[in-house]
Amino acid sequence: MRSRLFLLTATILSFALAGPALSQSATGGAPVENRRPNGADQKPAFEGQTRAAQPAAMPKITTEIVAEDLPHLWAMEFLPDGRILVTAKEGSMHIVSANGGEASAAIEGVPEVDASGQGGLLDVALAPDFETSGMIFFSFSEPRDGGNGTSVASAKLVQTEDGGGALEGTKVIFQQMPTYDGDKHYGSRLVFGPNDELYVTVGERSDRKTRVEAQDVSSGLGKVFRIDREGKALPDNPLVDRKGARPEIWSYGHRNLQSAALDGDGRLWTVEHGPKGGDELNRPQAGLNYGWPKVTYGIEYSGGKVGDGITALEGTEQPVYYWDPVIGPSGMAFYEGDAIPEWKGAFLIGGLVAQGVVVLHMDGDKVKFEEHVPVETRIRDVKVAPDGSVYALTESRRGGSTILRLTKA
Ligand SMILES: [Ca+2]
Ligand SMILES: [Ca+2]
Repeated sequence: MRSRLFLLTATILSFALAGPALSQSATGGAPVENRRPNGADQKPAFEGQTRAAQPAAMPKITTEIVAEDLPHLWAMEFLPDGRILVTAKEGSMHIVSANGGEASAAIEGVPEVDASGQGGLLDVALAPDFETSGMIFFSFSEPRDGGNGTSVASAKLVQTEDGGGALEGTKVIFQQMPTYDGDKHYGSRLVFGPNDELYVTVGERSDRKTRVEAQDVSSGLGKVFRIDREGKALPDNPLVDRKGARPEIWSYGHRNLQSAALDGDGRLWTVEHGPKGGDELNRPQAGLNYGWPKVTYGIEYSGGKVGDGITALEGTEQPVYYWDPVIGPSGMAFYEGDAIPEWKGAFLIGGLVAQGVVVLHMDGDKVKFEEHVPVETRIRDVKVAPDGSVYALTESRRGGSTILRLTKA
């Protein structure tokens, strides 16, 4: 009801503002979020860091089901032929037609995963030269001696006659260390940068004794990594010359990064799960500290403050934007299509908690407007199709997934 009211208000506003003298950027409607923040006495560090206005003009979005009754999926990527490669949490990978139909048989060659808790087969990324190389990269919670950890593997995806595929030469190229015996905060997203560098985002394994390692550059917990296709640190990574530091680190002080995408300039952006009321958008830069768990918005799930309860500290970066209450970020995409012109240049972020797609309209490196497209179910990944429509992967609490297609009505 709340969002419908806002939609109505926004529609009226957009009529009122129509005309050459006022652009859409001139003003906007009330913020989507109007509930009391968990960090009730916390203040944003700058104007527009949270609860941005809704845009004056928002497209009316139609949602249709592309495929349903799928296994519990975690990630999807469009293949050059228009079909969709998907990962399923329990450890299988499939190919789904973008026009509907069933998932292919499980793709052979996926390593064993530890699917308990938040673990499983997680993200997948196509190599930039996939059309010629067939190479894919995927992340998963790897069962190991003494526990588990997020690992990245590469393989060649070959087509099989039954319309599915198989992996050849599967090889683990990177392991987040240390191994830990838990079932939470694995991250992870895989994003190729413009120069073939692979960004790998991970979590800090959630527990109080592990999360402090997000601040420790000798640990692999709570980091963004930047590696080559063999899993090696890039020679121009920021900490390669620092004694004791892991050379694969790009940035640190992160909690649980499950959302990452490049913008139109090829720069990495991430959204991480914060504590109760601390989800944040960042543009991770080389060697910088994003604060967790010393500095954060929001509070512990138990209700107490996190650490000293501070939201700013010299030597740590402020988030570009934060949400309190949280959206529960999953996959994200940068919209450069023409089919929904209002969204050009916006980030589309899946909301597990927000149960919809969160659209962040940017003005340079700041958030200008925040818009939500409710779909009334948890969203696990968001991708832009070749035709500019938006695909969203849902997950139900019972464990199945649906692929939705969002178009402008
Ligand atoms: Ca992906
Ligand atoms: Ca932070």
